Amino acid sequence: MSRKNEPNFERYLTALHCEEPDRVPLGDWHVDQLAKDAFLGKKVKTLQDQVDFWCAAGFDYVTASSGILEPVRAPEGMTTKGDAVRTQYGESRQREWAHEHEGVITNWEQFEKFHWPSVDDFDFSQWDVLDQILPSGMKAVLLLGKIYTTVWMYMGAETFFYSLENNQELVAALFEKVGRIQYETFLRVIEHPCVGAVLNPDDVAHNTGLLVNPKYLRKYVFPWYRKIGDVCREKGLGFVFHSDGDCTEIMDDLVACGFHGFHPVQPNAMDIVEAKRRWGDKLCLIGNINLDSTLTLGTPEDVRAEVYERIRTIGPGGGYMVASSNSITDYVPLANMKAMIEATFEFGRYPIQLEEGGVKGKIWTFRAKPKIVEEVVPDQLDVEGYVRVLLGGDPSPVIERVEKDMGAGLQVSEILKKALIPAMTIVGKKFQNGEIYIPEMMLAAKAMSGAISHFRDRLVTQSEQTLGTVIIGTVKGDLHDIGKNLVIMMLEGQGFRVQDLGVSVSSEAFVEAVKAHHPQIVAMSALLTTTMIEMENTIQALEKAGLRHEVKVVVGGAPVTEDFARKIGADGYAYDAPGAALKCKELVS
Ligand code: B12
Repeated sequence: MSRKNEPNFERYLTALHCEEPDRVPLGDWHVDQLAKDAFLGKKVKTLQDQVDFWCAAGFDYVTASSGILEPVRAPEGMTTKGDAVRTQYGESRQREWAHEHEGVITNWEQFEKFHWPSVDDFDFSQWDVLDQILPSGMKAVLLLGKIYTTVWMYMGAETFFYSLENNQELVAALFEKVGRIQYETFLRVIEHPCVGAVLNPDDVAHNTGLLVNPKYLRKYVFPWYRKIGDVCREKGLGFVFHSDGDCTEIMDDLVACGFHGFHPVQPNAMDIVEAKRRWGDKLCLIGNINLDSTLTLGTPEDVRAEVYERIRTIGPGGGYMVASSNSITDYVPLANMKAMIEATFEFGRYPIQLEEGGVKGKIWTFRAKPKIVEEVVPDQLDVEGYVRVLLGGDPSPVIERVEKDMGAGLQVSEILKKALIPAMTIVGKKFQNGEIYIPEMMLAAKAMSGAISHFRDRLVTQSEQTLGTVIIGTVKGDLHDIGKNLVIMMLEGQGFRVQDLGVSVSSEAFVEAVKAHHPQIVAMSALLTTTMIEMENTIQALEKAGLRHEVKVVVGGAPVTEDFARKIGADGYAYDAPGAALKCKELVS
């Protein structure tokens, strides 16, 4: 690139304070190693190389991490390695992260025995070096270890979700421990003059809303953010929050915690125009250049058009930085990364006066969330009563209720069909509407499956058939499975038998499973744009094995769309877990 960057951290701070600097700054926090290497044309190894990369790419800062980090620095026994994945840079990379079902701290004994690090155990020498080598005008942004994410990863996602409702003292102790370590780390790092801002990353949301009820974030997490925020404000440091997903419900809390900026405003989860209207004078919005589609699947011209459009609509008045909607991953083509940077320099100069449609390209806009389609018709049975006991998470009151209805002369199978399954559908609807969160939905599913197991013998003797068998897995190269596990729970709740093939499932493994289990449905989950292609590969492998006509194929996951499902020849798509269960029901009826 011929352009010469002159870093100016004041530019970054001015944008953070929702004012207009000389131009719109770049705001990414993480660029994968291979993308950095390709950009610089050499291996980025040393801290000096890092500084060279961030500077050459046009940033006013370099980022560096301290504190308890995830996932690669997770303690021994906590991480799992995935299959190698395809990257845009010719190399195959293995990723590593925490086990989803069970972590290393699930009870008090493990909590006490755990070798908790102290701040003195961390190596802060990189900050001494950065104090020396940063060019004038450039500062460092501290990526502080996570609080919410660290706690759930230590416990494992499912244990954490259940414990929020059932083992709150342990959860509170973990937040206290982790929060203190991160806070003390923060105090230690900001002693270094090179630090100009702090970015607090914690993924608390997914596409449809928060992962857990905000009351837990307010109780356990936000008090720590507020403590950090107070110090940042006092010392004139920038303070940025990162979370994927739809954070609408906590944007006011973020302002109250003292954050200046919010990153990455994921476009399929939040409408940035609406966010600018509501919080644009209090929070600088950073990101929104679409990693699901434009940056990964689009052309450089599409990227240019999207950057133009964001600067045109969100840039005026200040309070905007251009960045990807998560990070520059190793599946973003180099030409697209460069196009994003160049377009920011080309169109971002203040005052911004850009005409609508000034650059032509395919622009991806906010995708509204569909609402549940099936209306539940209340029966003579007290469906709402079943909803209440299901949400309690304990199978016993559900069983008692079923027994009471049996006393009135009803068969278990009838109660299942007319009360329990509709009640579970209502639970799904509450999740879709944001009335309940993942932990409540998991608890309801657990109570439901406990009750079904209790009556299994009677259901069988009444020749109650299951709706059929579904085999499900997260596709090869992808290890996201929280959503897949929720889909399983909803499928079981609706009466399907489910074979879970786990994560990073190859097309061959799907074919083998179809041969072994003769399912009615093959369901695939993908959360990464780069792994969506595996869904098509699996459909082709099923065709090749002569099995395609025997099964219906359903696909889903955050970046998957109905259009994509149609294109690859799937039979069905659903936006979320309740929708997945309804779609599968529709396909077997
Ligand atoms: C938690 C999370 C992680 C965790 C995963 C832990 C785990 N055990 O699953 C960790 C930290 C390990 C992680 C790692 C990464 N992640 Co991640 N992650 C997320 C996050 C924040 C939430 C995902 C989640 O659990 N959601 C909650 C569940 C309930 O929702 P869901 O998964 O979408 O599932 C629902 C629907 O999609 C649907 N559904 C799901 N499966 C199926 C299947 C069928 C058949 C059907 C019908 C429906 C369906 O129903 C579900 C329930 O309603 C998302 C952000 C987001 N907006 O989704 C990013 C996100 C998925 N991650 C992303 C990225 C980039 C990564 C990394 C590459 C980061 C990195 N640079 O290393 C790695 C890659 C790991 C890998 N190879 O798989 C990007 C993917 C972008 C893209 N399109 O390519 C996202 C979208 C973030 C973003 N801002 O862009 N991640």
